[in-house]
Amino acid sequence: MTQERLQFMAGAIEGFYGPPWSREERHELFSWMSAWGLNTYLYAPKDDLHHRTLWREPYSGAAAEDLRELVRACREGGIDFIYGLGPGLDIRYSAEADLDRLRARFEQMLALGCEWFALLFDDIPDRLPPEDTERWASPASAQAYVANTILGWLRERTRSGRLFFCPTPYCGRMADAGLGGPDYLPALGRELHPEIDIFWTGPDIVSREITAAHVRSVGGVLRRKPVLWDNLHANDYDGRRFFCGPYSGRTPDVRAEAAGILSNPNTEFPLNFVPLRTLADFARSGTAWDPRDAYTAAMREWLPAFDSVGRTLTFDELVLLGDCYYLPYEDGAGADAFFRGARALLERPPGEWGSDALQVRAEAARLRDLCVKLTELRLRPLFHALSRRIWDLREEVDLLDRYVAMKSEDPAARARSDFHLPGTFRGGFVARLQRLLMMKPDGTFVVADGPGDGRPLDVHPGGPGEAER
Ligand code: GDL
Repeated sequence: MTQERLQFMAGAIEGFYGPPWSREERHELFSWMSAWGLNTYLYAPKDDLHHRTLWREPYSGAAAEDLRELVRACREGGIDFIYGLGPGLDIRYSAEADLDRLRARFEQMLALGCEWFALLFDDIPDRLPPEDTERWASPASAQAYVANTILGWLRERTRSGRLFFCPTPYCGRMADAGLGGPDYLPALGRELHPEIDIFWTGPDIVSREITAAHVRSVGGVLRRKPVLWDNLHANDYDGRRFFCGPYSGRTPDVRAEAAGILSNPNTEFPLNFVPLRTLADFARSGTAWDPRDAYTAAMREWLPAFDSVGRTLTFDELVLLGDCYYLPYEDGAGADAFFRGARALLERPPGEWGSDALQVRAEAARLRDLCVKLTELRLRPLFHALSRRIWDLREEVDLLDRYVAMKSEDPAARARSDFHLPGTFRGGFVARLQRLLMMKPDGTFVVADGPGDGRPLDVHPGGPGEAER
């Protein structure tokens, strides 16, 4: 079903770390967005070299043609294309040559049909380079100068130009920590031209909740309504996870306080159907918003993508899969129920398990079977986006099932699995590091009890101390 283009600014940011989306994926994104009425796309892939590291270098002919094609596809789909550039890693704010290079980069994009731009100063050093400290007291003033200069230039080049800006402290926690200096946000609010829009990710980089009161108060400091850069579904910070739960933790009254909401979602494009579908619903919802209803409705629409060469996934199975990869701060109901059932069982002595063990095993079998079915998806890019994560899931569920089976048969058995061996199961250097420090529920870290991997802390294979093992 094709829906009308939204009045409120809502859409997607390609703004994560990791492989940028392919040409085909971007075109598919635009067709989803047009069908759902989402109206804005920000091009800002962190690991496109020309976006940050090589921000001074113009595109080659072929790369420029690809961008021209993207800009055109957006226009045809009723989507506003914003071209983002991140010069902050090494820009000299006072160097006229660097301003020229910025203008040249945007000039190239203007020639390709793009009129909306963004200057992104996130994830960069939060102090001015020494060359610039004589001229400006803070990064906020230097960045505002650059952005205002670019806006002035843009206004001369096109009437419909628009400029967006991402501050160095772009969430409440960073501002509270004084990133960019104590007065960064108030200075930016004062000095940045009022027509320049400012991105904001909420109280945190990945915000569990964003309330209207929070957005209003930030808007007061910035002297304009912020555009929410929403990282709720971003997964670039954790390669084992993805998020296909609904747009959640925000209520519709946020819309009145924000100039727009753009979602920076999963790096793996095919996993973003539900995140963006539910954002589109949220953006046009009335005063009530039920994320779970939106989730099941979006899942129903996504189900045809799970067509298979073998046994096809049922709707309930798809919902269960999504529940296992729901939201950063929340597992979906089905996954949570499975976890609680398993934990309640394991907390009791195996001798008392009775038929509850069979119940947990039946649910484990269902999850495992679901993972097997996914291997037969026709849409291989979708399966490939899922495969490493569901491999992990299957390994863990499998181990749990084996453990329950062994202990049910012989409560005194020492549980082992030939399929889960030291080194290849939960192994590797990162896993060892993870076991050194433990996070407590309040977010503080403590040294774990023992190294947790069976090795004394001060030895490494072949190194000193090895002989004592
Ligand atoms: C960030 C980065 C973003 C990244 C996200 C999630 C902003 C403004 N910048 O800090 O590129 O994808 O976190 O890891 O959010």
